[in-house]
Amino acid sequence: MDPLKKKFHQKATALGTEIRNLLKEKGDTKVDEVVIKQLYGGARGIKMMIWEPSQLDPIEGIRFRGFTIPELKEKLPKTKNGKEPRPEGLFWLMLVGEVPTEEEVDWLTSQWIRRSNVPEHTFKALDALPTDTHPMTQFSTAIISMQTESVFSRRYGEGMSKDEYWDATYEDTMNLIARLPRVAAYIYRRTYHNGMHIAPNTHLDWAGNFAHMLGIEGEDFKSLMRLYLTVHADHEGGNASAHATHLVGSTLSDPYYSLAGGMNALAGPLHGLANQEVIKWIFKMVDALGTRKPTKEQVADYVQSTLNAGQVIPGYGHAVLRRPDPRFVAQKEFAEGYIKNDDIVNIVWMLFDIVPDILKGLGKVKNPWPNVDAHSGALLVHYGLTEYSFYTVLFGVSRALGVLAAQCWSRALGFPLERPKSVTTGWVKEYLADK
Ligand code: HAX
Repeated sequence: MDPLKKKFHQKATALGTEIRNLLKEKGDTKVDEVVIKQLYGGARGIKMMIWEPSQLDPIEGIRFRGFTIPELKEKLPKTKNGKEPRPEGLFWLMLVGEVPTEEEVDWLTSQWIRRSNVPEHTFKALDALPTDTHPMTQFSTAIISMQTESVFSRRYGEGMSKDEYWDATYEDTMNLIARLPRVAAYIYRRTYHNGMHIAPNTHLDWAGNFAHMLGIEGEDFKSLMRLYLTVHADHEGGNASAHATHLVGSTLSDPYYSLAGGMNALAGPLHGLANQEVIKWIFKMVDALGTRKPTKEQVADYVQSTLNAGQVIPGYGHAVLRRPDPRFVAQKEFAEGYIKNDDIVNIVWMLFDIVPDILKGLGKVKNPWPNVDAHSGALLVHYGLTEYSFYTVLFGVSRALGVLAAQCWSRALGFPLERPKSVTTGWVKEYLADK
């Protein structure tokens, strides 16, 4: 058994025993209560699932196994001479709750290289789609086409015992994550570069090789990819892509089906697609104003006109966060360290100065601050990745790390089919009348 799998099995067995005892002794303890506005309001804030890899605090932001993003930047192994954390290290941390050593991360990189062979029929399935198909549709198609390789589905069909679900899920998780950069780069190159594909470089780390296959050379872009694929990896379990993955997986659909479900949720403009919407909106503003160096007044007027048109300001607001998103801050710090005087980056910073006060003035926006998607596009544009309809695929490659680590835990801990209760408005009225 490989060292990560062995470690995961030990941890999961120990936690499984702890949870069984906890449920026996405290299973009926109340942890939440639900009010009617939550029934109509997207179930905001209702505690209803266990998610081991990360937890989100409205003020502090995300913590991965207890570590904030600045702590991750300090503690996770980096490449030689590199300053950004390697996402392999974050996956290790999310899966087993321990900060890995450099050797452990090197081992994981080599595992993912070994497992990265994408089946030929996946490329054929992608090639059958028109090249103007949205990259997220292509990404979801590619993931579901690889389901033919699922170890979980094959072993389930052969009569696998419940005790082995975790093992088969781990195998699918490792294979799937290993293949995603190749698949995503293939989509990028077929969509925007006439199908001129770039062979993987097996001497590079997972994120560095992804940057290389996209065709954007230079150490700084590789560094950006390491940071990008780290900060987007997980945001506890209730967000739409994570929850969708979790829900699909709870039916014992394998990780391929589950991740495709999660990616279909990520493709929505209120969630992951916001990263393309932000830069699309900024480009539209630059076009409308006829300058890449607008004044504060011009930007404020443009923000106002977007709101007057009944649209949201993309990249601002959050269902849980109530402060500037630490993932935004991490990307801003990257720009401050690596990029000197870029017009689009400057606009993003100007928006950070202007938008919160305007949103506060509406009196209804609970969080007027920027989220993760407000900054990422400007960084990508700076390095030449200007095709913004691809951006959500980058998010998806990263998000796979968290949601699949969580799926390993769900199967190891034997979590059941997810089935919350719904009611009708008629039921609500009757309930209120009875009260
Ligand atoms: N611009 C304008 N209005 C906004 C707004 C924004 N950025 N954010 C919230 N509001 C509005 C809501 O539309 C809502 O209006 P109505 O009552 O008229 O429907 C009101 O403020 C209250 O909303 P809320 O409670 O503050 O926010 P929600 O929890 O309902 O929604 C969203 C959270 C992220 C969906 C929301 O802030 C939004 O639409 N933001 C813009 C899109 C975006 O950036 N999405 C990415 C979020 C992060 C993420 O998941 N990334 O993947």
